[in-house]
Amino acid sequence: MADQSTSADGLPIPGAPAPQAPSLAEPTEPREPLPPKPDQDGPETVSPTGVPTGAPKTSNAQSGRYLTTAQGARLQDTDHSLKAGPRGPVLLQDHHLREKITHFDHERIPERVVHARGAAAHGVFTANGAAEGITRAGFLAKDAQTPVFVRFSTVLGSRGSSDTVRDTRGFATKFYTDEGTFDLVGNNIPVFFIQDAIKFPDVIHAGKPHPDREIPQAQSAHDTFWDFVSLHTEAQHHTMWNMSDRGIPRSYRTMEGFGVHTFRLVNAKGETSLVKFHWKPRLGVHSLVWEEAQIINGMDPDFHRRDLADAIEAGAYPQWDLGVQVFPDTEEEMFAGIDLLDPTKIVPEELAPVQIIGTMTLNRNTTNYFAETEQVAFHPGHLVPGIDVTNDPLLQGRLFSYIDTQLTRLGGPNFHQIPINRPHAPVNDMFREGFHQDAVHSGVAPYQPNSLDGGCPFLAGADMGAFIDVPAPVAESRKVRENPATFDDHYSQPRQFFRSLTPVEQDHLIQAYTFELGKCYEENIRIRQLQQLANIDERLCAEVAAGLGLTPPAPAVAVEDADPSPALRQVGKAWPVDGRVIGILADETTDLAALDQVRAAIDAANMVPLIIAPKGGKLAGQVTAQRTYLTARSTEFDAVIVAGAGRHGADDADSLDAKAGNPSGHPAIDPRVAILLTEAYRHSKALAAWGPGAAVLAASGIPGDAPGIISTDPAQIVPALTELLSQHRVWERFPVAQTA
Ligand code: HDD
Repeated sequence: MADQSTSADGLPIPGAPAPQAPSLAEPTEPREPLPPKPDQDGPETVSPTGVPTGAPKTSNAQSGRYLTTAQGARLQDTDHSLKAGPRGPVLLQDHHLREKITHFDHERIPERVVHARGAAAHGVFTANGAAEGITRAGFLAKDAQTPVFVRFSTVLGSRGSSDTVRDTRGFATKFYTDEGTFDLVGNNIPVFFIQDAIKFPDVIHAGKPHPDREIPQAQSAHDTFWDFVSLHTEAQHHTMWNMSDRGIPRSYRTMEGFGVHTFRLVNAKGETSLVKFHWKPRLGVHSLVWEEAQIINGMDPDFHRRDLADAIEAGAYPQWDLGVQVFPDTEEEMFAGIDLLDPTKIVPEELAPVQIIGTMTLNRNTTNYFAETEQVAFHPGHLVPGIDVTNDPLLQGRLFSYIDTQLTRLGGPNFHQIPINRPHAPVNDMFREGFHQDAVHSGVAPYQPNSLDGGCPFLAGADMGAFIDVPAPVAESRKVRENPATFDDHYSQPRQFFRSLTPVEQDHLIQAYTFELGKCYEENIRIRQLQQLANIDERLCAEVAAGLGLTPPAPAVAVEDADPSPALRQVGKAWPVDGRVIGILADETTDLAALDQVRAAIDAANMVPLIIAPKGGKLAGQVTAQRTYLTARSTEFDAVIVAGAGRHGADDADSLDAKAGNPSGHPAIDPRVAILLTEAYRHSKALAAWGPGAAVLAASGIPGDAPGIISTDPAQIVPALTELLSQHRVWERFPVAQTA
């Protein structure tokens, strides 16, 4: 316990009392300062001569006992401006007023031009050593443990937009390795819209809101986006993934991640191989359905952010395995006829299996959103010895863009000194001065070589862990602005993607295209995109055209057929159910002993039970209502159990029956219960009932013999639900034939 007679900043506290027990009233005495959290204290910056600077690493912001000015003077009042008398004018001399308001006026920094909305967490990466033969990166050696920080994001929306929009998701990981920081700045989609970075401003301008009215926010369902896509055949593959269920993930925890580009690994002997990075979520790949995603945008725009933070807080740490597809590093940089430098192409896992090289566990939430999630700066050029880039023209442009954007966003060239961006390897640079310089570099000779600082810092050789650029051959050629011919096929992989999906996934994709194109005003754009779809798959085109009321065009090009890749499907596998949320509708009629049993079984299965009651407070004075008919919506739950009578309350049951006229012969139920259940049913979620619950399902129009409806005694409910939830949804309930 720290000395209570001094504050965190070492000043005496006259008569400081012992800390008080928490109370609802506003505290009147200062409490013991909280110890700094690890993320409030970044690693030390080392001066050019290797000497720790000794400067305090971070301020005590909001951890000491007394409020101070930015200069550390204690304040007696922060609620009243200094005035010439209680009714008089405010005085210019009030430094605290001006400092407080000025700082507030400048609190916002520019949001990211893309990926503005994000959520992040800390964790650890543990390597299994499988990559030791192909890379000398120390953090991939067997059992090496490396701290990581991961930021997930949407691409198009502003910082305050909704989480569950249809969009690509960013999946950026910072590995704080002993040999320097490695950033794997990927997405949840393994291909990109464009093949050359020079087109990035074009695709983003097209996807962002229209520049005249600045609408729509965080949507691709508008004319400029589809104008661009329909004019760019290379964008068809990425767009196909966006229109699939991958565009609306259930959770960040259930997303795959991809490094997209091909990277070059180099081992201790200097041998190289080409790889593609994959993140495989331990919980499986799961998505929302479109109506559900739209409802969530209104009910809980922070759905993904909340889900990630809640899971980590509850100790249900999300995990991903990191894997690589490995290809021989040949002069052609091709594999199975696929150009490895083309970022619009995948290599199907059936042709090159993903080999697992380690596991990442996210186990700590952020302490301060701005300091960490907002200020973190990723860069695909942050590499470590053993990992190098290839000539993929998209990646090459990215190597310029990320440092450039941070100059504006984070206000200067020293953003690497912000705590979240500080490497955990010792930094010994000569990057002096500049805005917000935090390091106190010493020495007199910030140049290389020098004699005045004893030659320090010295350069390292490969044997001392230096990053050595792989001397990859560069073909003799002409300066040109063109792509290789092997980048030309833009249709065979989108076709392969569509044909690899199960019928229900194909149907969702068809609906998504029909929705998005249906939102375009310009018919020419719809027609042009239909032509693209016809080139990809005639049935896809015909079904979208039917939905739009247009005539499907004939294919304009001959496209090669590739074998379907079952690895691209989300449906058809069984996954752990950890963290699934089960809503339980309960009321005064519920058998509370059975309810206890069911809740305990859900807990034991690592899922989350939430009681939904007619109103707040406690049921029968015992069971806390965690949601009410007013605050609950089906979208929060993966499955719903009905354990009550579904009425607003015992008192008004008769009046509800009377109002409804009871035409169906079923008891009248609260309309919000009916909405909750019919939505869950429509979104193909598992439903269960016992006691009065079966009649509530029937009164909501839900057939008791439909797939995924469990009506049994309470002890059997959770095992049956677990079985259904391992498939994510009751797929048979979607109105689509189950075989192609
Ligand atoms: Fe990018 C941010 C992923 C192409 C330029 N990008 C950004 C983020 C992710 C990606 C996940 C958010 C990082 C964070 O959470 O802070 N970007 C990708 C992927 C791409 C890609 C997987 C293709 C394979 N990006 C790309 C190109 C360019 C950029 C071609 C420019 C030529 N990206 C940026 C940027 C951003 C960015 C403007 C905005 C904020 C930032 O960098 O730090 O520089």
